[in-house]
Amino acid sequence: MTYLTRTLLTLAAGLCLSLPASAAEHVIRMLNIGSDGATMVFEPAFVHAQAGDSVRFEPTNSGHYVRSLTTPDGVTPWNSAEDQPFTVTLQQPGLYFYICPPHLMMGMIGLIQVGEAVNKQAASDRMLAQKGRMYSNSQRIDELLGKVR
Ligand SMILES: [Cu+2]
Repeated sequence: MTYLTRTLLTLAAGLCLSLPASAAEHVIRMLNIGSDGATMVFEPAFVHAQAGDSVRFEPTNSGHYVRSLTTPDGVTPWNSAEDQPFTVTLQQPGLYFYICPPHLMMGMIGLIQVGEAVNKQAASDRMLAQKGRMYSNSQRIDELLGKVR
């Protein structure tokens, strides 16, 4: 191997190492009954993602959609169409709290943490404020907040 070849190979290896890990796609299913028997759930309800990852909401059962209620500053809120798959790419670190509007009262909610939870105070205030609109499963708010790291 010539010196030039070795140098080029070393440079190429260095470039590969400096590239960020490839972005992941997280799949969240919208279900009438979750795998643990709970009704009206996003599964998984908590996702810890990295900036650049995407999340795909799958309308596994019908009658569901997803709307963001709290996102980090600068993020455009989302609101999907009922029964349609919906993919969003998450660039900003922080907490993203979302609901299925017709089933908020039954606790159909979810939380995504991207990197560090930089907006934790604002997000938890907004989440706790939803408890009054939930007739059942409002403990899911606390369960989700308990998973934030
Ligand atoms: Cu729903």
